[in-house]
Amino acid sequence: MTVSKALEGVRVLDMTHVQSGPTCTQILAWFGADVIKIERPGEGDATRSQLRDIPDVDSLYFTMLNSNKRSVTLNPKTEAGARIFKRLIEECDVLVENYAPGAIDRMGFPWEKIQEINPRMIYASVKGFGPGPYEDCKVYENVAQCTGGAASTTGEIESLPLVTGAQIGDSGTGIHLVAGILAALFHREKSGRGQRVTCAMQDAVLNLCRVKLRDQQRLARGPLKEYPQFLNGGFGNAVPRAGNASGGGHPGSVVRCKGWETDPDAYIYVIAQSGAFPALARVIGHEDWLNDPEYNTPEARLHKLDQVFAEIEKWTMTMNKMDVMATLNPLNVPNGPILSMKELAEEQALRDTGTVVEVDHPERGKYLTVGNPIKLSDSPAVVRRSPLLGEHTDEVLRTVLGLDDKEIHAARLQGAI
Ligand code: CAO
Repeated sequence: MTVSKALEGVRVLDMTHVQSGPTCTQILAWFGADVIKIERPGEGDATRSQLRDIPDVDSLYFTMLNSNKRSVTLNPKTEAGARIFKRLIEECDVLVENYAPGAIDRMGFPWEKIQEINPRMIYASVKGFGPGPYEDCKVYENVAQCTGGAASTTGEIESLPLVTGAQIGDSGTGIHLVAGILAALFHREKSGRGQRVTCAMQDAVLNLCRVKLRDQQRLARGPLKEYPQFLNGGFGNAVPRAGNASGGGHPGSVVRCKGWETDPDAYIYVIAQSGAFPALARVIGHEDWLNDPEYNTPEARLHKLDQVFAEIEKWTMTMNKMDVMATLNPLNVPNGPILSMKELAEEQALRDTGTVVEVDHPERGKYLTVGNPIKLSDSPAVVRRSPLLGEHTDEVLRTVLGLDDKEIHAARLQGAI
């Protein structure tokens, strides 16, 4: 096998901070792009010092979102900084940023100017909202979950809207942005020109919630049969929260397993898929359901879901969740034990595939991170630690931009780097 980096030769000017933008550029770096992260001199990305677990050491928040990048400190708002920034635009293929709306323009680099400096430049941004009444708003993860349809459709039936632990607003948008950048890079091969790529967090979350917009339209034609409200109360005029009911065509539920009284994760999600239902009924001791017209069709079972899952739970409570999984898998019954972060961190199969990796850092020592979940057969990702603040400033200015000692010294005196 020839090992080569898929994005070898692509240079990324990384003006990202916090989570959404860094998620995007980290994936590009895993694919082999040379990602040059620009950080404010002296401070760097705010996440370096947020939620620290070790005093004065880059936080896990930062180290887990910025692997495989180089760090350059640069203030484009200074005279020397603007000159260096312009040179970087000339030398890079992609500029990625997720500052507040207008921030890069205010640095003196609107899209028109960037295009003029380098017509091949692909300029990619994450913002909270697309053009419209909210385009100037600053947005964080949970704001996007609330404004993109996730929170209104997540949570217990009669309870508060809930945000999810999955960072669908930040990381979800960053991943969408990667797709746009790769499409623009491919297009540039033919057109010779770069283009503007934008992805709003509200839009990305809505895209991830498209099944709920599906249901909104179905609701206009009648009740949603797979929702618990079908039996327990009825619907309003918008898609409701549905607890843990399955969003797909087959009913599912979280049920307790042995040990649930003391272990908050002793649960498993079981899907009563119609094809596997006979095997599921048999294994839980309900072969009788197979000849019972109240249970033996998916349509009939819609009215009995509470009883079906109560009986499944009586069975799952006799075993631990991994034994339930081991029993259901050969029967082709889709199921998912609730795995804690502790269990995932210790899961050998995830270590073997490089999805969970241990990295060594000069200041914090060894730490775990999530490696590239996207696997390329000829271009496997090797995860390298995140850079220290400004670790590569001199190196990049010398080797990428060709600056000499005198120029670097002058920029440093100005506080530009
Ligand atoms: N040198 C000098 N100044 C720099 C700099 C550098 N290298 N990099 C950034 N700055 C400046 C910006 O120019 C900006 O200054 P102005 O406001 O004067 O133009 C300033 O830093 C602050 O940037 P900000 O407004 O983006 O930062 P914030 O902490 O107030 O807001 C956030 C953070 C995330 C809410 C905002 O950046 C945002 O809405 N981004 C778009 C949406 C997004 O990505 N959200 C997800 C964030 S991940 O949870």
